[in-house]
Amino acid sequence: MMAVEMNVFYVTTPIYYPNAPPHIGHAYTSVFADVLARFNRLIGNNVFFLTGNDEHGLKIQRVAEKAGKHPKEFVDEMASVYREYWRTLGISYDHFIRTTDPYHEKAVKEAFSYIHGKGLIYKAKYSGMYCVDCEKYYSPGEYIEVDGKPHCPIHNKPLEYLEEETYYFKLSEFKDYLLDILENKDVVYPQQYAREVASKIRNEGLRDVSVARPVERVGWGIPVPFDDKYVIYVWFDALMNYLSGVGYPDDKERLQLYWSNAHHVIGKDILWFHTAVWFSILKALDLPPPRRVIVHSYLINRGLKIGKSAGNVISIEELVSRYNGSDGVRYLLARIFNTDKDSEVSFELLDSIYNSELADTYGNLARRVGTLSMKKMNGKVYRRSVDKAVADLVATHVGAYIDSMKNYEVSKALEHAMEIARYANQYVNESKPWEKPNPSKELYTLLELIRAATILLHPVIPSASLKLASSFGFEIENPLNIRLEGVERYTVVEAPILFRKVQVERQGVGVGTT
Ligand code: ME8
Repeated sequence: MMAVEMNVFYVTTPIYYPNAPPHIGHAYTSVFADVLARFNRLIGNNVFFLTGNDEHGLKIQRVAEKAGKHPKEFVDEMASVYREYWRTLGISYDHFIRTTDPYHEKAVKEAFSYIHGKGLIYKAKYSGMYCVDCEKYYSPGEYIEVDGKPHCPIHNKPLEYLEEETYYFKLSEFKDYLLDILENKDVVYPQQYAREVASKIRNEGLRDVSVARPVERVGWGIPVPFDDKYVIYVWFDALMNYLSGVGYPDDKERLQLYWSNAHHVIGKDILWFHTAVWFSILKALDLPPPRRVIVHSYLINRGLKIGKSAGNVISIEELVSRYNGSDGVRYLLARIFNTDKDSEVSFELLDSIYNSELADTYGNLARRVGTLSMKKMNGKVYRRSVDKAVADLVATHVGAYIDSMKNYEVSKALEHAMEIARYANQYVNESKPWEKPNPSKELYTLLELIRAATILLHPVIPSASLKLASSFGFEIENPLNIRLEGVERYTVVEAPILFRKVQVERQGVGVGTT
C-alpha cells in the first residue's frame, strides 16, 4: 500500500477523442478540473494536472481517412487545436498527454505484457456488437433495438457486428474486489454512481472484455507487444494515460507520489470504464484504485445530451465571445456544475446568471467601490478597523467555501463568494460613502470585502481577479489565510469594468435554435 501524501493533489480530465474540436461538454469537465487544480495550488498543495487526447482507435482512423490524412497527421493537427482551446479557456494543465507519445506507448505495452504474463489476458474468439462512436462492445441487454436492429443507446446509431479472434482481459476475476471498493470504499463520488455500477455487476455479472483488435480491421493503435497481428484496444490504451502521465513504469517515485492522491474527473458516460474496467486493470498491475473518481452528469439541450451526434453543440467560441472572454465562461460552467442531475443549458439561463452574479453583484460592486475610492480618497485607502459583524460574516463564508471546495462542490463554493459580494452591495447602499467627506472606514471595509470575494473567486476567474488585485493593490493569497484588516493600504489606480453586461435577447431565442 502506498503512503498517502495529503499535500499532493493529482487531477485528471478524460483524454478526449480529437475527432472534432472540443465543445461546451468537454469545456465543462476541463474547467471543473482546472478549478480544483487552481484551488489546490492556492492552498499550497503540490498539484499535478493532466489532460490530453485519446488518439488511437477506429473512430479516429475513420475521420482521418475521411479527411484524406494519415491518422498521425490528423491527430497532430488536432492536438494543437485542443491546446489552443484550453489556452483560451485558461486551463492550467501541467502536462498534455497524447496516446501517440512514445513514453505512453511504451507504458501501455509494458502493462499489457505484465498482465498477460500473469495469465489475466488470454486469446479467444469474440462475436458481438460494437459501437465505433463509443469504441465499446455491447452485449444483448445493453443495446437498444430500432426497427429490429441493434443500436447504440448513447449515439442511437446501428451497431457493427464483429466476429474475430481477440485477446481478452479476465475482468470476471475481479468481481469481489470491485464490489468491495464500490460498496465499502469512498472512491466514487457521488456515491450513487458506485451503487449503480455495483448493482450492474450484481445483476448482470462480469464478463471478460476484449482488449485487442486485429490489425487488419483497426490498424491505428499500439501493437500487442508479443503478437503484431493485433493492436491494443483503445480503452486499455487510453486509461493507461493516468499512469504513464505520472511516470509509470520507470519513475516509481513520481508515480507513487501522485498516484497516492489521484482524482479523475469524468462524465457519467464513461463511468463503467473508469470503475469496473480501470480498477481491475490497476489491481492486475498491483496498484490501488485512484483516490477519487468524480463523476458529473450531462449538459443537455432540448432534452438531449449535448454532443456532435445529437447536433446540438454549443461552441466554445460562441460562449467566449458572448461572456466577455474565458472568465465569464468558466464562471458559468462552474456555477451550473452538477454531479447528480443533467443540466439543461440555454443562453437564457447563462445570460441571467452572468448578468446577475458576475456583472451586477460582483463586477458592478468592484467598479463602484473603485470609483468611489479614487474620487473620495484619491485612490489611497488606509487600514481602519472593520466591524466584528463584517469580519465574522467573511470568516463564515470563507470557511464554508473551503469546505465546499474540498468536497468538490464548486457551485456551492461560488455561492459563498457571491454572498460576500452581496453583503458588500448592501453595505455600500446603506453606508452611502458618497455622502461622507471622509468615508475611509466604509471604503476600507468594502475593499476588504471585495478582496475576500476576489480571492475566493480566483480559481474560477483567474484573469479578472488578478486584474482587480492589481488595480486595487492587493495580493491573491491562500484563502486559508484570509483575515480582515489584512491590508495596510489600498492603492486604487483603476476601477475596471470586469464583466460587461450581455444584452438579453428575446425569449426563446437561444442555444440550439439557430
Ligand atoms: O470518452 N455533458 O472521450 P470523449 C457533460 N476518449 N460532459 C460532456 C458532454 C456533455 N454533453 N459531452 C462531452 C472519451 N462531455 C474517451 C475518454 S479517458 C481515459 C478516455 C465530456 O471525447 C465528459 O467529460 O467522448 C465526457 O465523459 C467526455 O467529455 C467524453 O469525451
